[in-house]
Amino acid sequence: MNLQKAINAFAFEGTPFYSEPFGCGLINRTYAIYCKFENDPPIRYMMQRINTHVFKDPEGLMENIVSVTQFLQKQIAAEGGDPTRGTLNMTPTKDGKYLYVDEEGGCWRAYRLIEHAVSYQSVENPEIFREAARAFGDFQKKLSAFPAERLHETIPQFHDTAKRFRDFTAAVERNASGRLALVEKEVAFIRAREADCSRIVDAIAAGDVPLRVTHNDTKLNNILMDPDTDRAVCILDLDTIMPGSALYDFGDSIRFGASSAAEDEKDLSKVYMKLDLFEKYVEGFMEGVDGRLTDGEKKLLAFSAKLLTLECGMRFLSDYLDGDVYFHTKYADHNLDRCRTQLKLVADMEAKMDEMEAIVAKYC
Ligand code: GN1
Ligand code: MG
Repeated sequence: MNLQKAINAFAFEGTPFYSEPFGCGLINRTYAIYCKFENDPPIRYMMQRINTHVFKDPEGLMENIVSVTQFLQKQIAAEGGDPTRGTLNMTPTKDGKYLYVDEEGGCWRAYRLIEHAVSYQSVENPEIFREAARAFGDFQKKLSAFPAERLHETIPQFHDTAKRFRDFTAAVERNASGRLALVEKEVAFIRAREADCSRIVDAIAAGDVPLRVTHNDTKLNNILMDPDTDRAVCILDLDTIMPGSALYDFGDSIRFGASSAAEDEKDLSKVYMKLDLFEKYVEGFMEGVDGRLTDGEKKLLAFSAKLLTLECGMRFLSDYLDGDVYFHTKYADHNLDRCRTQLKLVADMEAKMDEMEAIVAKYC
């Protein structure tokens, strides 16, 4: 079996003796690998099969991750932190590479699992959300000295929402799954917001918003926290680190973490944006980026939450129309349920935009 062959390819410490599926990402497949020793307790690694339908240049992607994590390790050590916990430590293969390609072209990577740390699917305690915000802001601050020209663009125009809108329009026209008649309301909702889609990319093109090295997938479950101290330990899922905007990282965090419900909640009456969590995130993010946001960015901060949520809703609906070829789904209408929560959040943010702007003004 390919998993077993992949396990054999990596230079783990100890002897691998057990593996199990792990995590809940929508893109890659993740496994925990247990390794034993004669006298010491076992240790665990994470092994992931990279989704090469989504990431077309796995070599470039791994080069990004290795160079970014090595850069972060040095910074964390210089600040007196623990570089084996503060960022990922990739495990090489037995022939000294960081990517193993199996006989079917499957691409695998591994890293040491960070123990005694948890990730959350929803905000149980507002202070944890504030801490996540600080950590994502700090991550961006740490990478501000990273040579951006060394990064491969793992998914070109990842958060170019104007392009996402064009892709969405094409998916509507293709109607590959034949589901279009079921989603006319959702399609109309998105079409009515076409003008919003170019606001951030236009601001970048005009020089009002700077390009930075950003994470681009700042879901709450992409951060590990210490369950005893509630402090952030490590930021995960570095596949989409690319030149981007601070607004993408801010907006995507609000989309996921400030929601009252899960991304795939079916009962839309349970779905809204929590203003108290929005405020916690603004507060923590401003602390983390440490004065680095420009006026142009501050001006679009509240709007970015709405736009990144609309973008994600648009992507879920496009995939639904395409027949579920991008995101992993667990049942037939999973992408549609996800799309609906996002659009409900967009509507709720529009209703609350004045209050969101006032909160941003308070902390900026
Ligand atoms: C995907 O891999 P995961 O689950 O962290 C997606 C994000 C979406 C997110 C929605 C590479 O993230 O862009 O916001 O699902 N990642 C990619 O939950 O497309
Ligand atoms: Mg993830």
